[in-house]
Formats: sequence, C-alpha cells, structure tokens
Amino acid sequence: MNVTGKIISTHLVSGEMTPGSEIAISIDQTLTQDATGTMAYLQFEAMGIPRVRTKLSVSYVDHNTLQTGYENADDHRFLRTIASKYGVYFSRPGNGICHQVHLERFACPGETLLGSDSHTPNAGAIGMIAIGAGGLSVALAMAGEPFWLVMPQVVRVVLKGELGAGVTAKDIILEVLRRMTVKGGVGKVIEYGGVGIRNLTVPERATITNMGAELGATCSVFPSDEQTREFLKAQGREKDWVELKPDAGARYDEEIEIDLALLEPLIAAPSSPDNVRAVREVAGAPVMQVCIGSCVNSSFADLMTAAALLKGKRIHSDVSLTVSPGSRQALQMITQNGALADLVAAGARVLECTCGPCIGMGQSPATNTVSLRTFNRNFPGRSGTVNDQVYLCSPLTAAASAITGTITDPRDLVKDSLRIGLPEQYISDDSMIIPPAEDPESVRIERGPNIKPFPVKGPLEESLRTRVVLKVGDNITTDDIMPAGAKILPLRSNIPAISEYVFAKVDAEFPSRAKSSGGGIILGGLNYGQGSSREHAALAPMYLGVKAVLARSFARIHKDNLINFGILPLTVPSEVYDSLDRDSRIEFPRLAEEVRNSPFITLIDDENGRTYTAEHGLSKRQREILLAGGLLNSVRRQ
Ligand code: MIC
Ligand code: SF4
Repeated sequence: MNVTGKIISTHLVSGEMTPGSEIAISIDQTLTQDATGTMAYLQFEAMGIPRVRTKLSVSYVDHNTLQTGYENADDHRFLRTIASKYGVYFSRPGNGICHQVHLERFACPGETLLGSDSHTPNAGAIGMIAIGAGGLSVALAMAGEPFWLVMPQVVRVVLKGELGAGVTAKDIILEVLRRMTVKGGVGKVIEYGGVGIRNLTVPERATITNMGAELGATCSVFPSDEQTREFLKAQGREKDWVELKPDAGARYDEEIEIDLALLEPLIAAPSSPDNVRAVREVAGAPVMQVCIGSCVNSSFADLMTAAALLKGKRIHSDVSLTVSPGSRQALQMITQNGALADLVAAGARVLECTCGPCIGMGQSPATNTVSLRTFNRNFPGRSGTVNDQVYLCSPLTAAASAITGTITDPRDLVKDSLRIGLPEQYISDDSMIIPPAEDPESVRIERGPNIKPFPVKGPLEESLRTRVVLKVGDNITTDDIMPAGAKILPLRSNIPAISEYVFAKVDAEFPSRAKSSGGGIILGGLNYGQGSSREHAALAPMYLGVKAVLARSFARIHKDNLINFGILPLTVPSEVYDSLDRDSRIEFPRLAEEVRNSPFITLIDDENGRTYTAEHGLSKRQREILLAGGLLNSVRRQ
C-alpha cells in the first residue's frame, strides 16, 4: 500500500477503494475559515446537534479581516460565540492563516482533515489526508457524518537529487503545475516520494501540497518521516508523531519523476497558475508590486529567506513590497530574531497575519502594472484590479525582484543557498486560540444584522423548460462565478445580497437575467468551477433560481457544491456545447424520472427540436440529494 491507501483504509466507512468508485471516509479533524464558516455553522446549527462529534474542530478568522463596516466584525463575533457553544476551537483574527496555523498547531500524521477551504491539503505535508470541501460537507463532518468522495487515483511524484542555490519548494510545485496543468490533478491524489524528499522540511513540503489545489487534485500527501518528527518536536508536539511510509513495492496509478538538481527558478505568468515559465525567460519586466505571504509561502522559513536577501538593502523606488506573515507564530519569531527589522528597513509594508492581498482584501495593484506574488492563484481580476498582471513565484524570486524593480532570477543576486531549515524550537503561544466553553448552555450566539438565514430549494422538477442564461469557456474559476474582494466578501453571510454579484466580472447582467428567466441554465467548458471551495458559487446561483450547469467537465469541489445545493451538474460532449448558445431554449422532458433511473438526461433544443443526451455520472446517494433539492433537505428526510 501507498501512504494514501494506508490512511484511507483506516478511515474507510463505505465503498471499495477502486479508483473512480464512491467511498466514504470518517473525518478526524475539521477546519473552517470566516468567509465560508458562517454558512457552515448556520448549517451545523440547523442539524440540531448539541456538540461537534470530531476529534478536533477549529474555526479560523483570516479572510474577512478588513473591518470597513460592521459586517465582518459581526461575523467574527458570531463565529466566536457559536464555536464556543458547539465545541469548536476559535482562532482569533490576527492569529494567522488557517492552513499555516493548522499545520503548526494541530495537524497530525495518519489522520483525516476536512476543511471549508480549497487549500486544506496544505496539511498533507505532515502525512494527513487533508481535503477541501464546501461548508455544508464540513458541517456534516462536524456532525460526525463521513465524507463522500470518488476514490482517487494515486500519482507518485518521485523527487530525486537536491535543489540548487536559488531554487526552492515553490519551484518544485510550479514544475508539477507546468507538467500537469490546472486540470491534470482532477480525481487524483499526488503522493510525494523518492530520496529528494528527505531534505525537504515540513514547511517546504506544505508549499508543495498547498498548491496541489491548483492542479485540481483531491489532495497531496508526503510520508511522515524524520523530517515530520523534527517539525513536530520543534512545535512542542512530538507526541503527535507517528511514522507513515509506503510499503516497499507500493502500487501507484501513475508516476512522474523530477530531478531537483535540474530545476531552475520558475514563475507562473498571468493569469493561470499553470502558465509556468523560467524566471529568466521573463526577467527584466518592470515590477511595481511585490507581495510576500498567503497560505502557500508565509512560513517562518519563507519570511526568513526573504529577509536574508533583503537585509542591508533597499527595495527599488518603484516597488511597493508587502509582507503578510502566515501566522502570529511566524511573526513573533521574526520579531524576536530581528528579521522583521531587516524587512522594515528594506522598505517592506508589514500587513496583518491574514490572507490579505491574496483574496483582494486590500493592496490591489495599479492599472496595467506587474504584481509579483508568492501566492498560489493569479486568476484574472482576483487581485481586485481589472486586467491585472499577477505572477506567482518563490519568496526568493520575489525579494530579488523587489530589490531590482524588475523580474529577477535570484541567482543573479546570490550565489549561495539561502535555504532556512527548522528552528530548534518554535514559539508555541496558543493564547489567541480560544477553547470551547465548558458550560455550552450559558453561551449566547451573537447574530448581527449581516447574518441572514440560508436559502433552501424545493425538490427537483419532474420536467423543465428553461434557457441558457450564460455561455462561458474553459477553466472558469469560482472567482469568476462568485468574486471575492473587499467589497463582496463581507456579504458572505447574506446570500440575497451577495447573489447580486454572481458573474459580476464576466457579465454584470447575469443576476437580473437569471431572475427574469426563472433561473435558467449555465453552459460551461472544461474544468468548470476550478479554484476555491466557496459554496457561495453554488448557493448564490441557486438563490437566483439556476437549475443546472451543463459543462464539458467539472472541478471536484464545485461539482459537489452544486449537488449539495440542488443544482444539476451535467456533463455534455463538445458537439452539445458547440450547438447551444446563450438564450437557447431547452426542455428536459423527463428530468426527475431520469435522475432517478437513468445515467443519461434527455434535453431538447426547442428551436430545432434536436435531442441530446447529457451524462450525470452521479451515484445513488447524489441522485437522492438532487431529487430532494439539496443535501440539507435530504439529511432532514433521513
Ligand atoms: C481562495 O483562496 O479562493 C479562498 C478565499 O481561500 C477560498 C475560500 C473562499 O472563497 O472563502 C478557497 O480557496 O476555498
Ligand atoms: Fe487565504 Fe489566499 Fe490561502 Fe485562500 S489561497 S486561504 S485566500 S491565503
């Protein structure tokens, strides 16, 4: 068995571990963040269960921290009180980004973690099966229900050799993205192995597992070895260590080999994480903004690497450099050892320990200028600026470019490796993590006016006459469907209000058109719904009445979210995609009957009477959810 198989088999509740078939696994730990958490806890509350039934559940506040009105502060208060009541640990705003803090303080090898954020697989670095999902799936896991998924294929990525000077873990994952693309990981777990992993620390491994999300992978995982033990020991958690290795001769469905010694600094050019080039190919382009941070590259070691390069230097006068530490622990460490002073002296603008610019919460770049970020996503407009030019790179490339003012291969500035290993001891101060109340009855849940009840749909229609309200191309992201940013994010707890922004950047008329056509259907290309786990990208279209999405293929989390909220995800071949257009009128003559009994759904183009079939590929369980009009209805029925 491989590592993936070992963890899944010890958590398997239902199904067979054959790739492609549906399985259910028990969940040991859950995490939520504020932008998805309010809905998740409202849904948990609606289930009427007095206390979470996981080993550990943590609620983080890290996304919506810009308090420009009452909304976010109200949400924080709601999250804090509801966590206390239901047995959830609460990580206060300022304590850090969920994935970074979870890795430091809670992640345990051999266990399972379900998080309402797509980068939850970050914790795979420690040898966990850590999966991102919609808030409702996480709410069910908190209720003690298993998590259902398609048994993934397991890809072994064999790392050999050692990284050269100037080359980092970020360049490893960018190389994987270059080879596999943003669609290449769908239905797969990426398991790392080979002698090349021996020298990679857990924070470096986390950079790699984090961006497995950009491959569309179910999750990514490293074995739990001496490196893992060292990390846990430095975190004062050695007792959480267990060894976890693949058996000799373990089987894999696919294998990829990467020689670390041959890698060079890489960069993802605008506007997709798989648009990977060598830094030297784009070197020389003027840069106006450099941002160091986000859950993928904001560890103590990442900040130290940047600080080491910037020490004693000044950033270029055209560049604005921001630094957002991933956690309060990382910030405390660089404060104590003086590296923060080096960053400030070089000209850095130090931000909170939050997602910040990664999710458009401030620091949107100037029009038509290049922004270099150590982040994981550069989807168009995600920074908050229309037609942005965001590049993704390592902290080393970022720091080098901040100094020169142009995209720079760090090897041009330093010849030796600036790799930072683990400190002997991290500062472990958990005072910003509040344990749940011992007397839950006394806790009153505080609900501000921003928190509106979530909408619920009726059962699936027997037949349907509707029209295509929007046709889009390949790789549509959940940022396209339900944009984030400082203006829209505060509405995450208010579905009626946020639904006015569905597809805002693609087609601002979408909400009114959808409402006037009784919802309608969306026609999408390949990999529809890639990116974030935000269930608002399903919940808000459902609120607008959207009945189905016809697409050539779907991203995993978004497809589950559509099902959870009663929107039919139907896969269509390219001929159907090509034949239909916006405003095509479509009839589903036997919708509910076919969802009940057939793998195919008939649709008729009303204009020319042509009949097509779409495949739904849904399990019996998923069909029942859709027939009931969503997961909450179906849970209630049970
Ligand atoms: C993201 O990186 O897009 C987010 C914001 O972290 C999302 C979650 C959300 O939209 O709330 C994610 O990755 O799941
Ligand atoms: Fe936050 Fe960005 Fe990570 Fe999402 S990708 S959790 S927004 S830091």
